[in-house]
Amino acid sequence: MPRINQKPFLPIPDTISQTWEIQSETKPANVDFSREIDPIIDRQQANYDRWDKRSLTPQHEREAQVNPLGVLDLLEKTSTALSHPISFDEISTGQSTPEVLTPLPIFNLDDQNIQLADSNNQIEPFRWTSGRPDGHAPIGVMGDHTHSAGEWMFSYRYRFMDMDGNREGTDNLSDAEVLQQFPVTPVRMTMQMHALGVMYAPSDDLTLMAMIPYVFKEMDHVTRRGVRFTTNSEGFGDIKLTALYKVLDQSQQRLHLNIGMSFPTGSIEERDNTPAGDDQILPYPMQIGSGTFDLLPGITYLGQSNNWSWGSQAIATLRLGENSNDYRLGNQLMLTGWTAYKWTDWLSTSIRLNGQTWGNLDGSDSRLNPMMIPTADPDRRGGTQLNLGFGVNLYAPSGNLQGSRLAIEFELPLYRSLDGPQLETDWRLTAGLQAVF
Ligand SMILES: [Cu+2]
Repeated sequence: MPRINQKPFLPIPDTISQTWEIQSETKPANVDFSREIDPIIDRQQANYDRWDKRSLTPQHEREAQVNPLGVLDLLEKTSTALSHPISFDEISTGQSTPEVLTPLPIFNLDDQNIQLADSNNQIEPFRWTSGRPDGHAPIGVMGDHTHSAGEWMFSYRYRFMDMDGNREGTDNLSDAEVLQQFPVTPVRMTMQMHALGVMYAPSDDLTLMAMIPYVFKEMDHVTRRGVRFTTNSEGFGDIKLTALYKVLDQSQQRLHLNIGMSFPTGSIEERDNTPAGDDQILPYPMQIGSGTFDLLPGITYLGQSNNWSWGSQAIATLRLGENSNDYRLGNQLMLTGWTAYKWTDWLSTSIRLNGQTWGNLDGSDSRLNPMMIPTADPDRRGGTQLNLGFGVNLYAPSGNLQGSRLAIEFELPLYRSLDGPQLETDWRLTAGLQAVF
């Protein structure tokens, strides 16, 4: 952890029991409680996590917050009448005869940071931290976190998407039903993506992120005559550059803006052999890129408590102009929200709702015949989908791999409505490796 600033601190002992008792019956002379509002004479239980020294959050129905005076408030959640500041001046190990260890001071700071320090004299503020397994969002979320100044992160993500069967509106369509309208129908499509990402933070407020995907697509079809055929495409997709700008960082919450741009590096000239002939231009969903510069504005909110974390993100994809094949893909809006539980200092699990809505195409590629197959029709591309995701995050809190992560998330649809006939997405798997330097 980088040093935040040079505020005074006292070391916290490194030998820590799971549960500490905190008494406030005496006040050490070296701590100024003059701005304390209502010192309490009470024993409080506080749960102290040795791997996350920032989360000094009392357990049970209590919640710790820093008030504007810089005093740690213990909020009694069971009773609104009880909300008092507590002075952590003696810490016992939970035995009946309290053993006084190093005092844990709460300074009356001018800002809302409480400065704590470990035995290495590292100052760690009472702030949102990425240094825990759920310090990153479920792996299916991009641009969820920012970094501290000077930090680099390298990542690899793999995603598999399975689209089996067609849908119109919210109804499933059989192949025969699609073939009543079109001579050819897609039956199934899979999409695989390998993405390399790099993040760098020139300052604590600004993190830059770049991502380049390599995409494999495969689509199976059947014709009215019963002929089955498969087309494939692959290649580097659109490169995305995003600036993440942190606008709020206090009380274990963060808010940052996602200001991204997608560059048309992916091909929109993918071809393959079909029954109509060799080397035919492939329909829209088999192309690798959008062909347009796309603006990716968004906002991300993150929150944490001792063992829980949560967050939400909204990201839009706004297509700028028309591509060289005379069309542009529909705009998209993605809204997601998640919550995660930290089981240990290296494991968390998450549950997530992920809603997306995307429009039809504007314009069309004149080489495609929309009467032949629904994937060639620019007005059968839009849709709305809500997914439920289950994720696992693994994190290395110490050792040679400190800060490295391995995460996986599996998403299933709760709701799908498509301008069809269109292939429906049945599930999506995302896995990723991340390393910080
Ligand atoms: Cu990162």
